Amino acid sequence: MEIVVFGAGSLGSLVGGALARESRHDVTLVGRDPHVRAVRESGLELVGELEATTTPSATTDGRNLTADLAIVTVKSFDTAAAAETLATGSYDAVLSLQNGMGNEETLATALESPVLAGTASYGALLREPGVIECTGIGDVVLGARVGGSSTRATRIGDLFSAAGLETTVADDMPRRLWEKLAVNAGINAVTALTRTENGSVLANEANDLSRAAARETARVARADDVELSNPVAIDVMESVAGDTAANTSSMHQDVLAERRTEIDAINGFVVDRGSELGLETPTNRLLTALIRTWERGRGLR
Ligand code: KPL
Repeated sequence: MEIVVFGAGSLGSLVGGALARESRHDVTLVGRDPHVRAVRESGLELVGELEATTTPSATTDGRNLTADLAIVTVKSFDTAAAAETLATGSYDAVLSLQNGMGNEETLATALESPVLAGTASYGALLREPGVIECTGIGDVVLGARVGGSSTRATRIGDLFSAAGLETTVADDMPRRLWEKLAVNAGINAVTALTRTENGSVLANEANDLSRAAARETARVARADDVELSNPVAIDVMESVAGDTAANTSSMHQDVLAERRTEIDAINGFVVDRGSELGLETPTNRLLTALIRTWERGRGLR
């Protein structure tokens, strides 16, 4: 199958590399130099759990490509730009594997191809250009973006599983997206602000903060007619933090690299949706304010 991965950072390269192993699929990574140049010159090395050396194609120009499947792993604030680039090409299906809410709608509005929703909780780290470490086995959940069954999602799920990625095809994606939002709301900002790895949110004051952020997310989800209980949101968040305990969360990686973060689509989204539904979300509000203050101080917003 021909597959294009839009946003070949750590997670996108991990997924693309897994799909390219043993030349199973013809994968093209769309990303930035120097990573893309290194992949083109020496191949992509996966270290850790999904160890392999693969040779996907790699480019910085994602325009006018054609493939069976496009997997979108760009940061949430780059989704609209990625959609414009994707619209210049042709894809039988597009799968979003991004953090935050609203990405699938942005893609579906701009594209004629069917858009599937997905989440990925693998820990991934770009060790050096061309080398990605899998720092935690999580899972991929994907399905129709409005829920219900989808034969297309089943086919894509099968090929992810065959590539060694733990994958579930779900018929309740709207709920799964809120569940993943609770995971990211609980882990990402707390680990970025405290410069700690994901496992730190399982103990001490960090645990209180992370549980409160996940609990508030579940309350907003329920007000939005999505059945997500507080204990389930907290359990899922803590179980991902345990499975990826040694991983540097994507927001922590962004802060270390002095890059803009996905705070608006994660804790910021919980605050905004909560306000629209008449709910206060003080922990998410505080985490959002702190990360935005850091971003402003660095001229990133
Ligand atoms: O999605 C993630 C992220 O870092 O953005 C988790 C699941 C927390 C893995 O680190």
